[in-house]
Amino acid sequence: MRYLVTGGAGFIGSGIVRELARRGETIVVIDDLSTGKESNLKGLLDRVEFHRASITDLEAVGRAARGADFVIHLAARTSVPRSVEEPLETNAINVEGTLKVLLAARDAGVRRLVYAASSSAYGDQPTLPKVETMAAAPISPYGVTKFTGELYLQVFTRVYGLETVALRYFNVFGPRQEPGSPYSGVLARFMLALLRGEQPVVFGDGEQSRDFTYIDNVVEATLGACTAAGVSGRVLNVATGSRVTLNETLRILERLAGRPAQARYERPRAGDILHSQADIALARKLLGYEPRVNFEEGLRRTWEWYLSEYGRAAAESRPGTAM
Ligand code: UD2
Repeated sequence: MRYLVTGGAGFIGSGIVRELARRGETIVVIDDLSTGKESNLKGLLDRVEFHRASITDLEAVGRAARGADFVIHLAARTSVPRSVEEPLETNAINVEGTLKVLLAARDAGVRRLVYAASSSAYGDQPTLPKVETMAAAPISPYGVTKFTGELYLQVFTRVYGLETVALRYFNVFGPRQEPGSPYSGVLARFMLALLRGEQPVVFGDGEQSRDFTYIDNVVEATLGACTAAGVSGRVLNVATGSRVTLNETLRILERLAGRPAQARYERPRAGDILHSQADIALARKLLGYEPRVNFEEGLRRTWEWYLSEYGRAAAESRPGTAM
């Protein structure tokens, strides 16, 4: 089968490409390398037809989609604070870009499009866990754009008969997540700080919680959603079904690093929600999804990876460290 992965050089996209390659599938990637990196596809580039272009370029998306059986649409601006600072750009990529990917998928006659939706669609409603039947109520520009993408999918299913599935990923983490940007996911940022001997920064009191989901679970759910029967038009949570606070993650990271984190606490971030935890019964039922790698195991694997990728360089750049 031929798969087009938008954002295939990103953190989640490269995980999907790696698994597709392992399964012997034909892989096309479209990525403008704005946040993705070719190095994420190290050892895989000869297995991939690579289109360096933005999803906002309709012709380029059309060329990449030609002949595809499945489209996995991950390309996006994926940061709440960046969306607060740059709502127009976030909208152009996440909403207009998604619309163009949908048009290209429709015109290419693909079997199904699977979309990376987000837990941010739920907003800050106090009810936990978040279940798909709850009304969406995003509280950041990012959440609005990701939820708008879901609405477009449903309209394309209804109006044009395009099969679609929206997967609401909950705080994905794992190897290859970019740690070095102020917009990076919190666990990647915490790990890099610990490796560099710097203080991790916590926005708020650290008692906010997330359903942190290890990348392998997300890859499994996403590929399952391409081929499962009876899921077209659905919105499904992809998560672990549990949650941990940032303070708890710091305690586990202290054990892994073998030293105190000495976190610095700052003002809460605009657009942030407090707690997030998914009900994953629907994905279990419809996809046979099971989060095989739990949070602690995922964190251990991720720490090992950052240690091997960034550990030495970080130690060398640390003031007063003799190597
Ligand atoms: C949102 C979505 C997630 C995904 C992601 C894409 C929710 C619940 N989650 O993640 O599903 O779509 O966006 O980027 O909406 N923080 C710190 N220190 C740091 C960095 C972050 O304390 O150095 C805090 C941050 O204020 C927040 C928490 O950590 O309370 C998680 O932040 P994040 O940026 O990792 O992810 P989040 O929840 O915005």
